[in-house]
Amino acid sequence: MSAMGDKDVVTPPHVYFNRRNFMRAGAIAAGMAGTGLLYRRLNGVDLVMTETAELGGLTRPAEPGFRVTGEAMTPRESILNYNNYYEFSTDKDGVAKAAADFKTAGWKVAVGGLCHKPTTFDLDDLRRISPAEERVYRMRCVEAWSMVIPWAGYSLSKLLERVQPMSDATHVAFETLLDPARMPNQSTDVLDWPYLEGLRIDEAMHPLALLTTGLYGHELPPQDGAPVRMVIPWKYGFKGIKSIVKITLTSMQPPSTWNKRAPDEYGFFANVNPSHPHPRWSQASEQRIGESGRRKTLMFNGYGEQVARLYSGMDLDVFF
Ligand SMILES: Nc1nc2c(c(=O)[nH]1)N[C@H]1C(S)=C(S)[C@@H](COP(=O)(O)O)O[C@H]1N2
Ligand SMILES: [Mo]
Repeated sequence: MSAMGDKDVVTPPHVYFNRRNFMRAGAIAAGMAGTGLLYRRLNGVDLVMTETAELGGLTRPAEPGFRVTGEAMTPRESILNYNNYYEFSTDKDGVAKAAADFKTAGWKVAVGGLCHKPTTFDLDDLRRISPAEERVYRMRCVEAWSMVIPWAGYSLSKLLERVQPMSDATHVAFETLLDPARMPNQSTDVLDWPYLEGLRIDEAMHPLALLTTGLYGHELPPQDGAPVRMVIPWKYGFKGIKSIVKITLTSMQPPSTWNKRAPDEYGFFANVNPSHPHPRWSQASEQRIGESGRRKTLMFNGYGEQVARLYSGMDLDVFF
């Protein structure tokens, strides 16, 4: 049963901030194992309510897979206060506060490598490439929790087309900002910095692969990867690299931070696959944040109709 009861997934914007829903989400979270802190925060204790500028004129294309229907969107308060972002904190409910002062003025994304028109884009340049669309995607973390998130952005393919990939570009590599002065946990060795991710080029060109600049109709907040991140909804959340400064077309499979850290636990492909357990836990079900019971995890996170063709002939248990 949905924690949001009869409330539909298509929620008018003012309800995102509705106090009653927010308390209700907190009450549900109270019943969840290991979410005591989330419960306290959702009930107003230390809850960080990050405000960012509203994005005007979002479009809502209805292409297959672009907008989840029949599943409640996760309350904005939960998305803002339950994060994985190791550059700031390894505590999911500590990221929002640790990242609150992160400044993104003057941000640039260098797109280069095997392409005819390598270009460095500022945020206005990125905005000019395509109008932002609202995409409502399931988000499935490899840790077996999930959300439904209204992102804003456009297909990464539109950016890649601008730089004209060469025919020998087989993969795309992504890199997060490296700046320990602004990302305090980069002075620790909890991970190798900068955070790196990668996709095969056909995955990167798939319309569902979203270059993301917004959340709930507003610019991305720091804790969710401001000012620009990737969201690849059929893959585990760690593939969705945050605060990107560099995108490189290459002819080799790029390194991925979590894959290098523990190759037997975090595959390069990392496609959501309920029948391939993580070595330390099952991936068959998931805790949807804000709901009481568990949900069955869906193959490709429910995007199989759109993406299964990318993997025909591959043994998905070997290439997890
Ligand atoms: N640079 C960077 N990107 C990152 C991470 C991170 O620690 N650093 N965590 C990943 C993981 S494990 C998940 S589940 C998602 C979480 O995104 P969210 O906090 O916006 O929900 O971001 C991913 N992107
Ligand atoms: Mo994750």
